Amino acid sequence: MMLKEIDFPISLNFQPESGMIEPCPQVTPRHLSDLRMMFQDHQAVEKILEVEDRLIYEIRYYPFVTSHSDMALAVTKIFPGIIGHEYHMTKGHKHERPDQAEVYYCVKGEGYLLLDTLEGDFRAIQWNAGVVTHIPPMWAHRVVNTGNDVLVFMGIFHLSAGHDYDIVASKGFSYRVISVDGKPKLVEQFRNK
Ligand code: M6P
Ligand code: ZN
Repeated sequence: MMLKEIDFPISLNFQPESGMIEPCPQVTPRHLSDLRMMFQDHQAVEKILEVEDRLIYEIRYYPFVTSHSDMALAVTKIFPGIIGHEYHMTKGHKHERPDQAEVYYCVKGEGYLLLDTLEGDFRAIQWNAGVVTHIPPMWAHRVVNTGNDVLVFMGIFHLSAGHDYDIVASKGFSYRVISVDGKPKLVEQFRNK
């Protein structure tokens, strides 16, 4: 078999404390304006946006594309903070392809991994460093940072899985994680029909 350059093994250097990978061909910052539709308290969002477009999290990607495969590694670093009463979190997405799972690994910090079929089934997994979770196909996934420090997690998936954000924005997760007296609490939310 004739190997192309992309068909040879690759190793990265990953730093768990900072969430950096080296080499890192792509960094995607997500600011509050990117999550406008995701946080519940729209007034709180707009008030913060008048002052600054706060950086909520950043994603560092490495695509492992070969002639016959399309895996990717993404390291996400969620900064600590609250919007209204709701903790900083990822937008959350469902894979476009119905046969695509993902593995999430909590490297640092504390929070929740929210998993939702958006059709009635829901799980909230309490997350701290060392927890590895398999996300089966068709479960929307969102990570919430409830700690005072950054939350770093790694996701391993196929690039062809695709990210569906619209379904999450329109239906919403069944529960939100809010701060009550400084402690995280899961609250059920009414679904947009
Ligand atoms: C993980 C992976 C990425 C994803 C990122 C942030 O690292 O699932 O594919 O982009 O988390 O999540 P979101 O895309 O929901 O903002
Ligand atoms: Zn995913």
